[in-house]
Amino acid sequence: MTRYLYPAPSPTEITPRDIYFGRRAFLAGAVGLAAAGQAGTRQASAATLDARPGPFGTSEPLTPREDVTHYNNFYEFGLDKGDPARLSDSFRPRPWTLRIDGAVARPLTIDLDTLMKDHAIESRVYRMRCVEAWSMVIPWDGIPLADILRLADIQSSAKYVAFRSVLRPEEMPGQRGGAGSIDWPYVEGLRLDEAMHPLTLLAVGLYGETLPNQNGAPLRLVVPWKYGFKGIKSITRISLVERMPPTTWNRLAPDEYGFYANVNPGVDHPRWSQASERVIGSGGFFGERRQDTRMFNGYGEQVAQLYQGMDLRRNY
Ligand SMILES: Nc1nc2c(c(=O)[nH]1)N[C@H]1C(S)=C(S)[C@@H](COP(=O)(O)O)O[C@H]1N2
Ligand SMILES: [Mo]
Repeated sequence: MTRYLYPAPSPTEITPRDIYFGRRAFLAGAVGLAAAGQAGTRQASAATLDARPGPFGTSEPLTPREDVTHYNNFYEFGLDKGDPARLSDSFRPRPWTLRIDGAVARPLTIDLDTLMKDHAIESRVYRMRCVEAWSMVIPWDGIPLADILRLADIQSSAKYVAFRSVLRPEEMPGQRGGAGSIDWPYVEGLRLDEAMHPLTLLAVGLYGETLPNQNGAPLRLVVPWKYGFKGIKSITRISLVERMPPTTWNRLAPDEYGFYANVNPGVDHPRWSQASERVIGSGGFFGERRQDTRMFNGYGEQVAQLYQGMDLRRNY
């Protein structure tokens, strides 16, 4: 189990990512840093999405597409940040069905392409803060989760929403691990009011194209005020439930990862500070910028009222 704990960020800022991208950063520097983000590797199957701008944008500079798609956490494909891009080619994100069940009047099994035809796709630029103390700014394309949950007619007994990732060991090398492996599939959860919040997005794309496999194709959750691990990838099932559902990281290390996982610079991880974050993709020759982490990742105006009266130190 220990090998699955997130690594503590290095105090020297020499990270695996810097090493992985070291040569590339040098080349980009030689031809001008502005070009660094433009040279993304495209999946052969990436399709352009017809997305219109949605609310809640940010004017912060976007993380280059190359970084968004090559610095990933997706343990189904391996533990290194480069593994998901390298080892996910044989994953088949289509056809895909999403099951919505549990405390609903109308359980549904929806074909993803049908869902995408029936709903407008919005593009939303969100900050993303990983619990490992790095951050990105990502232009997602997706559908508000609330719109999709409403299709199933939620019953009043529903208090939480449980999410489940796909289980396909034949296509996901990380799921073939032996003893000490994560108990697959990856599972996550939200309180119902968090799931219905207008910021909460089911993403089907980024940078205007369908999601690359490594980013959670064909659909993944994005909850921008929470640590990145809440953003469960390659979702096959969403269940409305009465009790707080189990979550993968909480099961592995309950003292380090809580159910809520709201970004909070005032509550440190037991093994490192959460006060600041490394801005992925902001580096030239001199390393990446660090910036202060903001309460609720900067979305406090929209979400702080969800947690009124709660002790966020205890409910981490
Ligand atoms: N199924 C699944 N979902 C997952 C993960 C994972 O390992 N498996 N990693 C999480 C973590 S820790 C983060 S930070 C984000 C990373 O998303 P990205 O690679 O698209 O930036 O995905 C989250 N969703
Ligand atoms: Mo993460």
